[in-house]
Amino acid sequence: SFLEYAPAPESRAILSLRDSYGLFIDGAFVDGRGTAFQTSSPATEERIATIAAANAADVDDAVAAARRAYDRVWSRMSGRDRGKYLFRIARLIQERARELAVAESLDNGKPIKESRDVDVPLVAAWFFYYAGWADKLDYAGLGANPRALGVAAQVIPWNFPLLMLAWKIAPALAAGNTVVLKPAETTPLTALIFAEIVQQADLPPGVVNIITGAGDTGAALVAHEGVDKVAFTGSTAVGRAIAKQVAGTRKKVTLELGGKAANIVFDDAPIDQAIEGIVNGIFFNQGHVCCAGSRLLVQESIHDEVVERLKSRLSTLRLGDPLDKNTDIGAINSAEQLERINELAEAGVDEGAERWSAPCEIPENGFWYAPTIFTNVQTSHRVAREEIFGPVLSVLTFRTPQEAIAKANNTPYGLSAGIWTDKGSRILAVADQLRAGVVWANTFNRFDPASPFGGYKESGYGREGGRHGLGAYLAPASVTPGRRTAPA
Ligand code: TXE
Repeated sequence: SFLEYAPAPESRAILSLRDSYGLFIDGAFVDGRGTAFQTSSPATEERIATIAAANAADVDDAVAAARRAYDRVWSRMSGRDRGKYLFRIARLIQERARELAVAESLDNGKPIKESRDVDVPLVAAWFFYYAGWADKLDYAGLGANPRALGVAAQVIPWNFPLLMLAWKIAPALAAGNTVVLKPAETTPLTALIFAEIVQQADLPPGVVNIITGAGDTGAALVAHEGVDKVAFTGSTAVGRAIAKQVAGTRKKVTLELGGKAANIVFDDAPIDQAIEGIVNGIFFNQGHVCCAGSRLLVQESIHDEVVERLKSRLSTLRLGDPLDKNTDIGAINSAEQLERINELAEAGVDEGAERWSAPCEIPENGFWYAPTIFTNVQTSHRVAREEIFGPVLSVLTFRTPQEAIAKANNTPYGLSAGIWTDKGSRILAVADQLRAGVVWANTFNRFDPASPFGGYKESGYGREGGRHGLGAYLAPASVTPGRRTAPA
């Protein structure tokens, strides 16, 4: 019967991976002079490939290549031609979508249905969207004669490796900048396949450079004096260090950091939809999401019902092989991240919150964490205050909308928030008072390249996406010609 239908899992056999990858500098793969490392599958701990690490001299080469490409080619090219390259990249991503999805799930541990249906389609959408902007920069209301900033240094995390690459590279190139991008050390694979796509698209050498390595490579890149713009997504601690480092230099900077989003559920919410939204809000991508709805604020009168329904819904989620098309919850990306989650969850128990975990069978190898809910959570508990970045939901209650707003804003972060209610007027009133850069109403984790994304407070500054995301890679230059005095 169709209930027994189980599609064959995806397999890494469809990938034509190299055994080792170099750095992608000036249009070619070259050896790295740092200490090479392995990337492996967090679901099985099996090695995938050997990855080069860039040392300071390699960072020099990459920045120099980006500078040459900027001066000689990219800054002189018409927006229309830049757009053609971006459209070509977008189409190649679509052509290689299945391969990219499998590689992403293999290297990151996320379920294939997420990389296939969410990540990779959004990656293509981001390139299509910004391709369309490339020829519309003049007279588009962005200020007189917007100019590119120059060479952008971009450092990205491991939770959405390819999507974060797209968020960084697409607007930078559309605006006329060249880039040196460093993916996270646990998830370099899709950025390197992207480098092959850049070659396939015949992008002029040096416009996109991908250098791999750990935090020291990122630090050397950010500190490089040839860099005009720094764009970072990652932890608040590193974001803070970067902000200090670039202060006093000419570099422009945008930071997209952590979050502790409130998902606020009122007693008049469309409850079936809300349950799905809460589950998607925190358990999508194992909760490795900066805008995850990690704090559920539920109106007291429906608390018990919501918690019961969440438990029964979570009991149906399937945890396991990321390449299996039926998997809902994949692997935790690394042993370090699993340790962070464990540490915070233990603190939750020690501080008196009540832990419930879905009854899943945990595979023997790899890094896993069962979907978990904490109830009886106080606002002072660490699980209510700190970013866990894992499949762990903390449930708090409120009585009045004002209390919900106060609790939602009671965090050093300010990236996102969710509101569930039947009342349109309440959505507007509450959204207006939330200190969050992104507010979803009766939905959660919805992304669109046209929509600006970014946070208040310690979630960072600057916006990615939409016209604002483009503006982060441009500086307007106001040119005012004087009237020529006619000869007497
Ligand atoms: O982040 P790091 P980690 C949060 C989440 C997670 C915690 C730690 O709470 O548990 O951060 O994750 C590079 N200069 N987020 O340790 O270290 C690094 O190589 C320049 C939220 O993985 O910030 C990687 O490429 N670069 C977040 C990238 O920074 C440096 C996503 C991110 O790593 C550097 C990830 C340095 N000094 C984690 N040190 C989100 N906002 O989505 C490291 N890097």
